[in-house]
This record gives sequence, structure tokens and C-alpha cells, in this order.
Amino acid sequence: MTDKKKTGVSRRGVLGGTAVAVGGVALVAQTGLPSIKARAASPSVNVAPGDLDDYYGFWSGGQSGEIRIVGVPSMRELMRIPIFNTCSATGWGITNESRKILTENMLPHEKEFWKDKGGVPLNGDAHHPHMSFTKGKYDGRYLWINDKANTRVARIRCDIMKVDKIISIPNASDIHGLRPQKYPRTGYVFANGEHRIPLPNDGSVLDEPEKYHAIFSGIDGDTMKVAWQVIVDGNLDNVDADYQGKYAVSSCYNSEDGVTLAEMTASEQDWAVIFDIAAIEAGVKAGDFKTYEGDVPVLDGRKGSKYTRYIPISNSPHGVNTAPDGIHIVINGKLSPTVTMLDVRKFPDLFADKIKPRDAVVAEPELGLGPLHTAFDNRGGAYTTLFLDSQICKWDIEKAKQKYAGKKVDPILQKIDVHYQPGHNHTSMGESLDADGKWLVSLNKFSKDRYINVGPLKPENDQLIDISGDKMKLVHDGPTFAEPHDCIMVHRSLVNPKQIYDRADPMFDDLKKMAKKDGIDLEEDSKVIRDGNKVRVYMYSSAPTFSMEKFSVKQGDEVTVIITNIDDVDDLTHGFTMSNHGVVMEIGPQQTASVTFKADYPGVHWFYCQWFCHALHMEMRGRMFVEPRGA
Ligand code: K7E
Ligand code: CUA
Repeated sequence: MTDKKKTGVSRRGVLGGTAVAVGGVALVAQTGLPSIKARAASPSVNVAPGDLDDYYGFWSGGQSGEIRIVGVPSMRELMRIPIFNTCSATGWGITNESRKILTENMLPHEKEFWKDKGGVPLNGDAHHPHMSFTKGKYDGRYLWINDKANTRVARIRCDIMKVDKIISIPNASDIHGLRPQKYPRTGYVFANGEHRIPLPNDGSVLDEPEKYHAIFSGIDGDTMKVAWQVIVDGNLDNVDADYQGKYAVSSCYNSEDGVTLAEMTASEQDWAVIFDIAAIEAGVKAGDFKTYEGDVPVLDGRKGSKYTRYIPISNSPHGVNTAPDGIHIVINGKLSPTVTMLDVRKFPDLFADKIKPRDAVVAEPELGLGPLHTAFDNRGGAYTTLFLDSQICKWDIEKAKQKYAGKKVDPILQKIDVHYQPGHNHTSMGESLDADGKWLVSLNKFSKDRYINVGPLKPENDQLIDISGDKMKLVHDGPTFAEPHDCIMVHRSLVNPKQIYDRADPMFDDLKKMAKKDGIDLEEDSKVIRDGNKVRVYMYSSAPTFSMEKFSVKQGDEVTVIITNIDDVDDLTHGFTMSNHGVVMEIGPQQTASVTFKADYPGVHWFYCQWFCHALHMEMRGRMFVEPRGA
């Protein structure tokens, strides 16, 4: 039987719903509208109303700059974590606390550049969300994600699902590939600077591409400081780490050192670059580095260096994916129809020059057109996205090795159509030792005709595929806004967010210090403190009121409003919006938040709570009086 017959999924005319299809068809028949093709319900994906999902999906938001939390298998979007964007609902990018996180680790040249442009870039391009590991398994502490647009890396605390650190990466242009070290723990977060730039990039070198470099960074995931950087040949694309804690592997294109598309793809061969972590650490210790911006040790890892090895791979490899067997690393061919599989056990000999670079290759199956990324189950199966073929190809790791060794076997087990043009795919728990082989998500770049037309800009289409049996079964379409490049699916038992904020959380230390100086008890006092033309307004909120109904400031004052939500009930978030001032913040249960603005409009201004909190939520408001200058 074909997949089509088994699941009732046809290539066209299928709605995104799952177990609702039968009812849906009946409804459509009654209204007389053109009928939707009936489809069989797939019990495996029926997460009924009120039922909980098995997995937290962490989806990158691409050029929307955020992370989305998606329940799997229902594919329901549960939450958004603003990171490199501004958020009108939570005040991310507007509140003092978020602005501190966004600005505190900017590099000197960025601070200078952004000082008259709002202080910080408020766009981002987030590609690769990954969780912290302990001994090859997710440990639920942190997520990290790159910002390709502004060369940054952010960390998200999984206990509150908020960003706590953002750092700018010096000496690099555009962070693309990002992966945490898997063993013994994270440890390092590896980050690829994709575009090649002169070093230093101070204007002394311009149109001399032969003097440009791409740079690989090892970030300390605990301190969020860049520990070291390594200069490479070519452009770094994606990266993954091994399960031994010894190596990181990056795909590397543009061995030609070109700057135009034609130049960059001219050569038939590019590379996978292997980084020897212990050798790099020893090099740092021995002082074998230079420093440029940010006082970070920069080592020379170009061809011939003891810190790296360059394995020739067919033209422009893209995704790098380590299999949960802890041994194999797959480099996805992109412009070549092949994927190239390396065996990490060969890397010590490679660095000892006992074998040639290509001897680390143990398989190179030809899968189809445009292989971009590979995911894994727990049964030796690999799943590769074929961008140009609009398919996922399931193949067998062992058979691929046998074929490479000369046996007459076909490693390809199945191909399934996806809609359309997949980039990343990901299996449940598939990038950890706990790979469970249950679900595969295909993140498709185009939805075309899969949904009702919403205008020239269409959603992307994330498809859920059941991989628990021998055959892949497509079971769900999920439209998404720009642009989930990548996702991970983490079993819910490993993620334990808090219900309400902890008043003892260090995230409140700055606010507590400020309040103490002003003689304020954050949970009990409502007071206006004047300090020259700086005014601090302290209040608390308890549904459905702010503890202050009105306060007065003078035109030209710099006003900081500090609010503590003393409600300690789960899901009781308040907000603070100061109308006509571009001011908004989220104040979760037991959270203190603050925002600063200039009171430049004389008159009466209403502030109100923008998070629905109570039957009298609409009434949760107050007035700010701004006395005109000179009054
Ligand atoms: Cu393939 Cu940025 Cu991970 Cu997009 S990258 S698809
Ligand atoms: Cu408080 Cu709405």
C-alpha cells in the first residue's frame, strides 16, 4: 500500500486538521461550498481539547527573530519567546530589563553605531535553537539561538522561557550555524561566523576578498563569554558536535574564496572542517593566538593548522548532523545529490596524520536533489530533506556504509512527498542519545496551495510525519509565519517551567537594589520618588487594580515606572501600557518589571493593563498627570 492510501493524505486539497476531517466535510456539504476531499482521521496525532502534548517543540522564528514553543504532536503554537525582535505584547525591547539584556554585551563599535538609532538593533534572523546537554542528553537548563542578521547569540532560561543573555560575537560577520557541546555537558556553544570579512574590519581592507576570513567561535555557555575563536578557510555554514566532547564539525563552502555566487560555487569540492577542541584549548594556553576586537584569543585554523582538518566534500555542503549512535556525522550535499557520512572514531588518526582526510568518510549515499539536513531515529534510520525534490528520504545508516564498502545494497528505504521544498527536519529527541524515533517534522519553505490564499505572502508549512512504524506517514500540516529554519522536540518530562516567578530570582536584583536605595518595599509601597528630573514611580498590581490610581510628573521628566505583580496565582499576568508613549510591559505573577520614558506631553495620560486578568480587567487603569513646563 502506498502512503497515500494508508493515511488518506493526497498531495493536494488536504486541510491542515487531523481528526476533525469527517465533521469538517459534513459542515462543508451543508453550506454548499466546494467540498474538501475527505481524509481518514489519524489517531496518532489526535491530541484532544484539554489533552497535553508529549513534546515541547522549540521552533526558530527565522527573520521574525523569535522562538516559538509548539506542542508536538498537536502542532499547536503555545507561546512565543521574543529575542531579537520587539514584542508589543510583552514589552521585550521596551522594558528596562529587556533593554539591559539586549545592550549589556554589545561591542564598543556597536554601542557607538547604535547610540543615535535607538540603542540596539530590534531585528534579528534566528535560525538554530538548541538545548543544553549533559552527557549527550537534554538537561532542560537553557536554549541557545543565533542571530544571523546582527551577529549575536542569545540564551533562554527554560525555567521561565525568557532570554537572560544576548552577546555580540566579535571579529565575525553573521552567526549562522550554532550547536551546543553534547558531552560531558554544555559547555561550549559553537557558533559559525558565516560571511568572510577582513580582520580587523576597520576599513583598511575593502575589495580584497583574498584578505577576508570566516571565524568559528567557542562560547562558554555558562558565562556567555566567547572563550576563543578560530580563523578558517572558506565560509562556515552549519555545525554539530560529537558525543565525545572532543570535536566540532562545520560545513564549509566557498573554498574558492570568492565573493559572487559564480565564484563561490565554481569548484566541485568544498569541505567539512573538523575542530579539535583540546588542541584549541592547548593553543590558547600556549599563547598561540592574536587578539582583535573584544580581547578574544583568535587562533589560526586555516589549512595546515594543527587545530583543524579539512575533509573534501562535494560542492557547497550545508547541514551537519550527528547521529544518536554517537559515531556518525552526516554532511548534507546541497548542490550534490549525496550526503557524506564521517566516522568520529577516525578523527584522532586524522589529526595524527595517520590517515588521509577522505579516509574519515564511511558512506556517501546518493539520495536525491538538494539534500539540506538529516534527522535520525533510534533504529539506525536517517531522514534527509531533499529541497529540490520536495521530499524526505529515509535511508539506512548501515546499508549506506555497506554500499560505500562495495556491496550491492540500496540504502534508500522510502521517500515521501512534503509540501513544499523542505529545509530543516527534526525527529523527536533526535539530536540526543534519547532519540525515540516517533515523530519527524519537516519545515517546508513554501505552502503554495495548501491553505486558503492570504495574499502574495504565504505562510510556510511545517508537516508532521509519523516515523514510529516502518513507513513514514504524513499526518499534519501546520502553517507558520516567517521562517522556522530549525526546531527541536524535547520530551515534556525534561522541561519544567515555573508557574509563577520566584521573588528570590536574581533577575530582580537590580530592581531590588534600586528600591532599597529609595526606601521602597516593592510588594507593599506605592510612592513617587523624585531625584532631580528623574522620577521613579513604584506601585504594585493586584487584579483588577494598580495600587496607584494617579501620579504626577513634570514635563521633561525621565519617568521610570516600577510595578510588582503581587498576585501569586498561575496565569495571572498583568501589564502596563502608558498610552501615547510607546510604553508597554508584561508583569507576570510575582514579577517586578520596569520601563523608562520621557514625559514630554503635558496633560492627562491613562495607563492601563493590557493582559486580560479579571472580569474588571478593562477597568484596571490609572492616570498620569504631566504638568506643563514652567507651571
Ligand atoms: Cu538550512 Cu540557516 Cu539551518 Cu535554514 S539553515 S534551512
Ligand atoms: Cu491586570 Cu488586566
